[in-house]
Amino acid sequence: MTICNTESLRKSLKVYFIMGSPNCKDNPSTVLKEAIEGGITLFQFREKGTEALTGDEKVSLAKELQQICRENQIPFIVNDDIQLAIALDSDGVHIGQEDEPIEEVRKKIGNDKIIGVSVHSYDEAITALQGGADYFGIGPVFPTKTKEDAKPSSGTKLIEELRARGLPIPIVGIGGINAENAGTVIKAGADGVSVITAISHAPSVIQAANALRKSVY
Ligand code: TZP
Ligand code: ICP
Ligand code: MG
Repeated sequence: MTICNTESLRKSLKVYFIMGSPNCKDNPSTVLKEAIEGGITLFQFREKGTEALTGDEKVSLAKELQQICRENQIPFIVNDDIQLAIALDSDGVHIGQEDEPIEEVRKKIGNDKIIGVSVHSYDEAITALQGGADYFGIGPVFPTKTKEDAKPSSGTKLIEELRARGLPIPIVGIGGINAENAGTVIKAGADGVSVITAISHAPSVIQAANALRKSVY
């Protein structure tokens, strides 16, 4: 499924679930199906960390999860791995500041795909915007244990600053977000929230996804 305009992307970003096999206590496909049942609106495959799958195993899990997304009309985004995103004809990629320049990524994946970029300052935001980013991931908003090399949490400051300066680009907050604090991220100007732990480690994945959904609508 292709998201063809900014307003539909904004809606899809509302409950943005991210995971890979290291984040899941249960089978990743089961976790994804339950998260979809609970009401997530977008999925990112992020196979990262010490226990992460590589090679054919990574590709095969990606395909399995993409198929589940397709069956449920949930867009499927790949983290970092542009080659994989292209090979699977995924709906887009999410890249960080350490990854390839956006212009190069755009040339490779084409104009009809989503490119999300992690930004940590106004200057990074402007560069990403000029490079053709479709949305920003901003965080960690709250402390997180999920990303080993995460920068210190800085709340919603940057989201507020970008909105105050008139940037209309879709934004999601990320880092330590759950159903209790998601509302403050939306109030700051984000279109949605991105979460790993709040859904993947929840005693009930369905209920956690549903609670998040209620907190952002
Ligand atoms: N980038 C900034 S924080 C983060 C990433 C990938 C991890 C978010 O995970 P969690 O478990 O929702 O805090
Ligand atoms: N934001 C989003 C949406 N995804 C990521 N993988 C990240 C920041 C680091
Ligand atoms: Mg990255």
